[in-house]
Amino acid sequence: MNSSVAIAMDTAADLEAQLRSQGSAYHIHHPFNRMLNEGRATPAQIRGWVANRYYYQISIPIKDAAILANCPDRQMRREWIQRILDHDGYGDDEGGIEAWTRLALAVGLRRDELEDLRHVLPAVRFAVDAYVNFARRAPWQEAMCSSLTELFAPNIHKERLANWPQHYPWIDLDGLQYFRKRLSEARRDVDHGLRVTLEYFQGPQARQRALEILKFKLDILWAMNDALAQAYGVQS
Ligand code: AHQ
Repeated sequence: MNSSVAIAMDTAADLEAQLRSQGSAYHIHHPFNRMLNEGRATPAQIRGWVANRYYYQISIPIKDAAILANCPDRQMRREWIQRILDHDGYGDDEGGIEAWTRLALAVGLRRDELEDLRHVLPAVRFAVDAYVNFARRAPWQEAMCSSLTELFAPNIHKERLANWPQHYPWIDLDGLQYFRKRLSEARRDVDHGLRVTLEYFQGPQARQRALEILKFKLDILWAMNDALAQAYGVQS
């Protein structure tokens, strides 16, 4: 990763402001996501999106376990491990991957065609694997920083919850439970990820590195939508 323009960041507050200013590159603005959330997607495009995002969802706990494996700080691990439980489930909580599966069933996918990943596009697989491999190799603080695209996630979940019921009445509302669940989880995750990032990245060069890591992850989400647009089309 390299950045074209170095931005002077003398304090942690400068870094936080710069991180939050990257929202214009978040995939909520991608034409494929605009089509989804403005009600212009066909059932086939929605099924393609759900089936491909499933690969991202099942990769998140692997990514988070890679971070834990690299992290010697017990207190940090105690907080970070919650993300794996959120996705894989714990006790009676079926977890986010099962909630995503309920979304898949609600949009007309079968469990077997979801779980055998037959619909996952090469470029989606490459983008998601790039994220997991980054988390395996990078210092655990850098990998935690890369999760900060979730600074912008509550809005995208709120937009789906607000718009999909009216745009896509054929999707059972139970299928949208995943987005409700992420609203509070994303906020909690961002608090922790931001705390680690602002503490670890000290000095102008290090702060620039944090910004580049966020841009790398923003590109991953954007590239996934590029692949979906190319494969399923984007009608205006
Ligand atoms: O459902 C999402 C999720 O569980 C996560 C984990 C987090 C990470 O560790 O990188 N990022 C993330 C995201 C989820 N949903 C995406 C969406 O658009 O529904 C947003 C994505 C993110 O902003 O990184």
